[in-house]
Amino acid sequence: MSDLQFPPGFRWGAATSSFQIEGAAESRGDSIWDEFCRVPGAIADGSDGRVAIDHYHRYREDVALMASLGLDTYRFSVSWPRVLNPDGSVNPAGMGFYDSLVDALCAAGIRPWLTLYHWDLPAWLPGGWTNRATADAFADYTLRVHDALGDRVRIWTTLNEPWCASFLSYAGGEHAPGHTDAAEAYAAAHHLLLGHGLAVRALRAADPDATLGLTLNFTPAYPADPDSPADADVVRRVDGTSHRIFTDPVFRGEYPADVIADAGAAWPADLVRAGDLELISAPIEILGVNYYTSQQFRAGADAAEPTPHPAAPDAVVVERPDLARTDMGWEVTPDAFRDLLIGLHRDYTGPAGSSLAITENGAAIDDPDPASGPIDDVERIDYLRGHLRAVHQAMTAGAGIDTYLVWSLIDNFEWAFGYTKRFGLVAVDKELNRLPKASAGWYSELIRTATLCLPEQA
Ligand code: IFM
Repeated sequence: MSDLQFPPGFRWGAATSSFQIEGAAESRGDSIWDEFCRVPGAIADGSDGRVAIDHYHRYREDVALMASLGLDTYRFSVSWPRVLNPDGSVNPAGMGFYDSLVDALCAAGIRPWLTLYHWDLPAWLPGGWTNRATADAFADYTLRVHDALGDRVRIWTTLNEPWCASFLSYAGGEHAPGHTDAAEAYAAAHHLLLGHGLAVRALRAADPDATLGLTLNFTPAYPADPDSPADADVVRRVDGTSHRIFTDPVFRGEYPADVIADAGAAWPADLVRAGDLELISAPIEILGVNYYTSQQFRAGADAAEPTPHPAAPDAVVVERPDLARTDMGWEVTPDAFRDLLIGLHRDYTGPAGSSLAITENGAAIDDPDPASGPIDDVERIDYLRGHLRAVHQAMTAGAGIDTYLVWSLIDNFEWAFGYTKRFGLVAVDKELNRLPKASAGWYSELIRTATLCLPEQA
């Protein structure tokens, strides 16, 4: 075995999100995901988030579990329709839940890392993210949450994965609200970024010392044929609406010209107004990186089905049969993670003086039923080991990375896949008992030693 040592002060933790774990739907308003779950066929197993894994009632047990694993940081999200009522007033019981959760985390010595938006938009906001007014509503909501929790929560992420909340949701139709309209997706992407900018402005004014960030999901795109100009152009367009449409406004204060040109008539007139880009590009301390896989594309015929890549309907995914896959079908590509992190530091966060944090990384594995005994999830451990090695390599190459948060603490509702995909270090049985897998023990030891042991051949 050889060892990789992470530096003192490197922070370790796990992430979850409200809709995926909380349940207790009867004590909150509907989100767009409650509505989407009611659409026949939208969720693979016909399930929903009404009970989920009942974290709302079992949070004390879950915090004790985190403490037993030695987590330094817990990244959770707040459910907007739990803490605010449709008239904009605070729901005291809903906000009280997070107040108690944060107290429990602090008492256990775990740093609370709060994400304001992880997709459970209140169902009552007209037009959702296609409506510019939702960005203003998000800033109001942000301040209400900060008023209640800002004395103890010192690190805030505005949005989780705005690509999913815009392109996958409004163009690809795979996530709530399940629309398939490219113009809606571009509008949603801009209004999400505007909401981020307004929230940052509000938080800065209220709390100048808070640490603020945004989390993006990255799926690096590669050409199937490196010598093919057509493949290269497909990759440029996929990359444009997956990544650069978010990173460039945030870190450079502008939308990439090629992204706007490729959008053509789908880019809504009057979408970007005076002052928007100044708000969106206000400095942040952290870019959160969610990474699971990379993809290879070739240019083909235009897809007949709705696509989350509206500027690249001709993008055809080319599978790489030599690569291992997770239970999502996602190829295991840690080297692409290393290269991504080095590139983000070089092109965006380094020049801006921001840090990178890994806010999600993990693997869905087809674990056995917990009823059949302890789960020895060696594939998940292998995945995590390979990706942590990539993080270490990127740090050695100079990328400023200070945190790694595994997705996820515990098996949960995997959106359109329902409960059929399991990302957790901890399993949940039919009675909702929490059952740590082998990966939980492995991760706990890693946190304790800050040392990643690699088999000689790795
Ligand atoms: O479960 C999701 C999470 O909500 C957002 N990032 C990706 C995860 C796995 O698909």
